[in-house]
Order: sequence, then structure tokens, then C-alpha cells
Amino acid sequence: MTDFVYYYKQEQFLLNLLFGRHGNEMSELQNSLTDDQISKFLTDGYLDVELNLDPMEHSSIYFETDRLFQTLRQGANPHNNIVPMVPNLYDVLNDVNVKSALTSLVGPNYLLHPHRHCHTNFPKKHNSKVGMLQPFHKDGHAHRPRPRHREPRWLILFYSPQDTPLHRGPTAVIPGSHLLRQLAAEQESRTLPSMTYAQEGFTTDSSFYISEVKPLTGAPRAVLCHFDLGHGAMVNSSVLPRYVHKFVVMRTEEPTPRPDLSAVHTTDPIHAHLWEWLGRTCELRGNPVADINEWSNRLESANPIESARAIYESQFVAMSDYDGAIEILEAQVARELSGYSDNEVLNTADSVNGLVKIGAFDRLHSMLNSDVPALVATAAYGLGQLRDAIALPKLRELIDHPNNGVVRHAISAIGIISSATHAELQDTLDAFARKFDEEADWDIRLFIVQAVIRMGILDDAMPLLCRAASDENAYVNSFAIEQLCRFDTDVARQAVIEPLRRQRWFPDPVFAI
Ligand SMILES: O=C(O)CCC(=O)C(=O)O
Ligand SMILES: [Fe+2]
Repeated sequence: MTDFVYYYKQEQFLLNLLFGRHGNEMSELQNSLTDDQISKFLTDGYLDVELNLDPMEHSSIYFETDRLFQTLRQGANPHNNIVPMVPNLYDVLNDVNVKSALTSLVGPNYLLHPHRHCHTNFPKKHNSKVGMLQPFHKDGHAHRPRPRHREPRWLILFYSPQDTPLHRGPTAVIPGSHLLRQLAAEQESRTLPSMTYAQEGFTTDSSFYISEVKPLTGAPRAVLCHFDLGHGAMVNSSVLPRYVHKFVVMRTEEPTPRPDLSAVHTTDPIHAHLWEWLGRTCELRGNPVADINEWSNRLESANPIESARAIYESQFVAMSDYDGAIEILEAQVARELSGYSDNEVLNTADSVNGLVKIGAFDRLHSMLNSDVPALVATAAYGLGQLRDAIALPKLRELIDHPNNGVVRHAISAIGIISSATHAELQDTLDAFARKFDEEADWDIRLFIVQAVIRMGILDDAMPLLCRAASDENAYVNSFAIEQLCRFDTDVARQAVIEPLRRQRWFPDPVFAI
């Protein structure tokens, strides 16, 4: 596709957004959260959304959910099929406050992941202790790992339709834990943490980096969480069941600069980075890092909050000692990767974000050409963060790398770079189409479809998406169908109708499940 055709299509797409059916709604949605709310989300990793549903509707969702679980055999769960079984859940997803909060945090045209799950928590007889039922954890993904980004690319929406006092087993979250790679020094253990209740609230045991715990108690509520927020279910010592409906949302577009909005300020370099990533001007207040040795000590600190903050100060150190800062960050990347297992996706080296802040393109390019898969995957992640179009040809080669972690990071980075720069779209689509058709692993096919979604509404992406709409794997075909529904063409409509007819749910009042 020529650049002209692409820009023409982009223009049409933008005009549609601005003046078309959804245009006005979309731009209003984009500004809806206040800066205080966004700041709370960036700091704590979660945010309540006030729903417009009336109390009757919450109870009707609760009773429908309850009826369903009473009739299913014990232990059964409809998993991803919960929404057609409790269709009022659409009213939560379509609530204008939910839509606008999501648009503020994960951008316009976000995509609802086909994974959704009703987390049940039935009364535990003989257990009246307030505490955790489930260990704190960060979610994996649906169902395979995705690169972790501090920037809001994925969100979880937890909706609880009932009143949930503490003894009815609410979900509990660890505020701020979304910014850490791990919740505790040890890898997540399956043993339940002990919790202490004091006047100020709950705290976890000392093995956790962050001790504060917030149980999501109270009236029916919808809470948006950063995907990497630590959370877990508490013991339900009441006599009533507790339900939490979980949804996952994917950002599909990179944020754009927002000079129309006022500047913000913070004293935390990670928050400053996230504000800027969201397109805002942010002033970082406080004492700028002065000394490279002091910075290096903090970077290597056993306290992960301190080391993460140091990562986002790398650019200030590099202004006075570029080579020194790079050398220290590269050594830290190597240390982090010493525990990297083969085909890893989640645990790329966090300190690569320091090289990203410095804009160390040349170092990341040499890392991308390394023989060590862990370094290659980490570099692909970093060049994605930098939205570096120069890396595209090499990243396209890497989608055939023997290491599955490298393949996944390369595809993910290509999607992000293409979304931001619109560069080399046709070459990338050709490479993706070939790989998609020969790939046996459905998760890699899903990575490709997700990357294609990030590339935007491109006619040239339609053949691949149409094939993916009939993929044997339901995650792959659901994402493709969802994206094709955004195309205003007959070919796209035809491609989605047949698979959707086959998936059609028949709500049968006579033989209700
Ligand atoms: O049931 C809950 O409150 C949370 C469950 C959850 O997050 C999980 O199982 O991953
Ligand atoms: Fe979870």
C-alpha cells in the first residue's frame, strides 16, 4: 500500500471518528477522567468507576449469576461464556462512565478481551477468620503470558454485583504493586499470606514489598485495575455467595500528545514517565539525581520501588555521564537476565527501560543482534518502547527465531511500532500473513492478530483477519472478529457472519441452564 493510500484511509478513519456515528461520543469520552483520578490510577493501580445502574439492576445481575451457579453442577463455571448467560452484564460494559474511564486510561477504540470470568467465592463453613482465601498474585494472561508494561496497555475490570462486606470475601488489592515486577522477594508462593488488621487497615506479612492491603468492600462496584496489580480473594465467612465478574481490556492505539490539556506535576519519576507516555506535559519536582554512584546504588537496591524509580531517572544521569549510565544499565540488564528461563515472556530485564529513557538506540540495536535469546527479547521489548521504526526489518526476521520468547517480543514490538509510526505496513503484513498461515502455536497466531489490530483499520489487513476469523482457536477468531467488526465493508461483514452464526447462543427458557 502506498503511503498516500494509507494516509487517505487514516484521514477517512479520523474523519469518521470526529464526525461519524461515534465521533462526538469518542472525543467526549477521551477527556472524562479528572487529573486526580488518573493520578490515583497511576499511583495505586486501580480506580473505582461510578456506575449508572440502579440498585435493582445490580441485584438482578446478582440473582441471575446466583441462579446460574445453583443450577450448574458443583465446581462448574461458564468461564468465557458468562455474558450471554447473564446478558445484563452488557449494561455494565456499556455504562457511559465505564466507557469513558476506559477511554481515558487505555485510549479510544479499546478492545474487550474475549476472556471473562465470574470468580465465585462460596461461604467456607467453619472459617470465620478474616484473611486471604487465595494468595496474592499478578494475573498471567488469557491464557498465555504477554510482555508486561507499566504503561496502561491492558486493564482488568472487576465488577461485583452484591454488597460485599469484609466477611463476604471481597477481592483485596495491594495498591502500587502494579509498578513492581514481583510482589515479594520470593517468587509468588501458594501459601496464604498472614494479614494483620490495625486501626489503619490491613497489612500483609513482611515478605511483601508493599504491606498495605485494600479489600474492595462495600456496595456493588466496578473497579478498573492495571493488569499487573497484585490481588487475591479473601475468605468468605458469611452464609452468602460472593461473585466478581472479571473482564480484560486491551489498548489498541498509542496515546498522542495532548497539548490542549494542562501540565501536571509529580515527585515520582515513574509517575512522571507514565503521565508523559499518556501524552501529558509533566514536571518532575524534587531533587534531581546528582551523583552517578548514588544513582547506581539505588538502581541495584534490594528495595524494588527504589530501583524502579532509579530506572526512570536514567536520562538525567546520562546528561552528565552518558557512557557511565549506559554501562551501569547494561550490567544491571545482564544481572537481571541471569535468572531468565528459556522462552520467557514476562521477565525481560526491567532496567532496559532506563536505556529506553536515555534513547540508547545504538546499544539496543546491538543487543537485538546478540546471540543470547534473553538479550534479544529484552532489546525487542526496549525498541518497541522506543517505537523505533528502524528496528522493523530485524524484528520481522526475529519472528522466525527458534526461541519462543524472542518471537513473541518481536511480534509485540512490531505491533506497537507500527501503531505509532505506520511505517512499512505492507512488508509487515506480508511477513505476518506468511507466519500466521504456517504457525502451529495458537498463542503466536494470537500475538500476530493482536499486533495487526494495533496497526489500525487497514484494508490490506483484511485477508489475514478474515482467515483468522475462522481460526480453530476461539481466542484467535474472537480477536479477529472483533477487529473486523470495526471495518465498514461487506467483505469484513461476510467474514464474521458465518463464524458468529455458529457461535450463536440460544437462550431457552424451557431448558434453562
Ligand atoms: O475471586 C477474587 O476475588 C479474585 C480472583 C482472581 O483474581 C483470580 O483467581 O485470578
Ligand atoms: Fe487474579
